[in-house]
Amino acid sequence: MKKADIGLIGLAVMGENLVMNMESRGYSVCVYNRTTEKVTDFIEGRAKGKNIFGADSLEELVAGLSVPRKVMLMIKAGKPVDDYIDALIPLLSPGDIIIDGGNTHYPDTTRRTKYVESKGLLLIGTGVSGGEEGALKGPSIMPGGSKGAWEHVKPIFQSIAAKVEDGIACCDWVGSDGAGHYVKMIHNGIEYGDMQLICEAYFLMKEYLSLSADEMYEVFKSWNTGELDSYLIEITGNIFARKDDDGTPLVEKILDTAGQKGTGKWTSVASLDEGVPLTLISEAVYSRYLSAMKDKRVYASKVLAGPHPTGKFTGDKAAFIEDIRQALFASKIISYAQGFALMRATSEKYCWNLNYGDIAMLWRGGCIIRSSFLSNIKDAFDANPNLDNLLIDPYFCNAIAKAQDSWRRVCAAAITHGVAISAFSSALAYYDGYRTARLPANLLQAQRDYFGAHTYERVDKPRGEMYHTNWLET
Ligand code: NBP
Repeated sequence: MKKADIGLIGLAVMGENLVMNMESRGYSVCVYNRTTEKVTDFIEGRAKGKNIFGADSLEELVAGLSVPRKVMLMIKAGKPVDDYIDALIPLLSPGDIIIDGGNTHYPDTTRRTKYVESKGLLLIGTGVSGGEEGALKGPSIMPGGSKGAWEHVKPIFQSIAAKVEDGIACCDWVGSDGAGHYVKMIHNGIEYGDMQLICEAYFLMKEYLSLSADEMYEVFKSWNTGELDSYLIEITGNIFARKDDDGTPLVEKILDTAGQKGTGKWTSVASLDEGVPLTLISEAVYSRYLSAMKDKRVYASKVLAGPHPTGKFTGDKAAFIEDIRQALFASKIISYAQGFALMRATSEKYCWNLNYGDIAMLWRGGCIIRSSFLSNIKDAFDANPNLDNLLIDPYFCNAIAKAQDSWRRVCAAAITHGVAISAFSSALAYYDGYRTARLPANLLQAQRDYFGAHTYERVDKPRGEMYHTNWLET
C-alpha cells in the first residue's frame, strides 16, 4: 500500500484544516486523534474520497508513513506534546521527524529539540498563524528546531502556506532550537499591541468625538487604503458594520472584558528577562487585565473623580480623526521597533542568527498582523541588516517626525479629558525616552549609591570606572 507523505495528530479545528490544506496541494495525509471517534467522523465526513487515511493507533499511523516519517502534532500545548513525543520515539527510526505546530512556549521547544535529537530523531517546532481559516487556505508558518529536518518538510509547508502577491510563501526556516516558536510568540505580542492601539483609536472616536459605529466604519474603510492597510483594520471596519437583531451595532452589546491565552504575557516576560523595553505590548497585556476587572471598574467609576473639563469635542472632527490615524501609525512603529529589538537581543543571546527582514515577510500573509507596513520593515533591514532599532531607519524616522505633532495632540487631549489610552501614551513616552541623550538616571545612580553604595560612573571619566561617595559626609 502506498505510504502517506505526512502524518498529523490532533483533529480539532487547526489540525483538520491543515490536513485539508495539505491534501488540496497534492499531499497524502495519515491522521490520528486521542479520541479516535474523531478520526472516523473526519474520514467519513470532510475527508471522504480524499487522499486522507485514518489510523486507530500511533503504531498504525507510523506504519502508514513514507520515510523519513514526518509526524505533525496539532494539539494542546504543554504536557500532551511531551507525552506524544515519548510515545512516538520508540516507534520511529533515525532521521524521522516530529513536528510540533501548536502554540508551544519556545523554551519547551529548545528543550525538546535537544531531547529528540539525542534519540537520533529530528524535531521541528513551528508557529502556525492565521486561525482556522488560515490553516485551511494558507497560514503563516514559522519553523525552527533541527535544521536537518527542513529539506524534508519545506515542500509541504511552503505549498500550504499563504502566498503574497509576488508568489513568495509566508514560510521559511527561522532558526535552531525554539526560534520558530519564539518568532510566533513575538508575532502574538505584536498582535496584542496592534489590537490595543485600534481599540484606543475606537475609544477616542466614541468617547471623545461621539462618532457612531457607521461613521467609524467609514473611518476604518478609508484608513485601510493607506499606511495602516492591514487585516486588523479591515476586520475592525467590518465589526462596526455588523448590527444586532434590533438593528443597533453588535459591538456595543459585547461585554468589555478581554480574554487571553497567555502568549502576550510570555512576550512581556521575555522582554523583562532580556532587559529590552517592550512597553507597548506590555501595556496591551495589562489593558486586558484591567478590562477583566469589570466589577472593580464599575465600582471605581462611581467613586473616583475624573478631570475637568469632561466635555465633548467641539473642534474640527475630520482633523482630529486624522490626528488619531497619525497617532496610531506612530505608536504602531514603536511597537514593531520594540518587538524587533527584543528579537535581536534574544537572537544574539542564543546565536539564532535571525533574519529580521525575512521574518517581516513571513507575516505578510496568512497571519493576523498581516499588513502592507511589513514591507517597509523588510526594506529597512535589507538596507541595513545590522539596524539596531527600526526608529533609526530613515523611512520610520521620517514617518514619526511627520506624525508626532498629531500624536502629541491626541495624547494631550486624552489625558486632559480622562480617556484611557495606555498604549498610545506609553509609546510616546518610550519615543521621548529613546531620543533623549541624557535621562535623569544620574540622580537614580546617586540614590543607589547613597543608600546602597552601589557606585556610579562619571561623565568626566572613562566608562567602567566606578566611584562611590559618602553622601552624609559634609
Ligand atoms: P485545541 O488546542 O483545542 O486542542 C485540541 C486537540 O488536542 C485535540 O486533538 C485533543 O484531543 C488534543 N488533546 C487535548 Br485538548 N488534551 C490532550 C491530551 N492530554 N493528550 C492528547 N491529546 C490532547 O485545538 P486547536 O484549536 O485546533 O489548536 C491546536 C494547536 O494549535 C494548539 O496548540 C493551539 O494553541 C494552536 N493554535 C491554534 C490556533 C487557533 O486559532 N485555534 C491558531 C494557531 C495555533 P481530543 O480530541 O481527544 O480531546
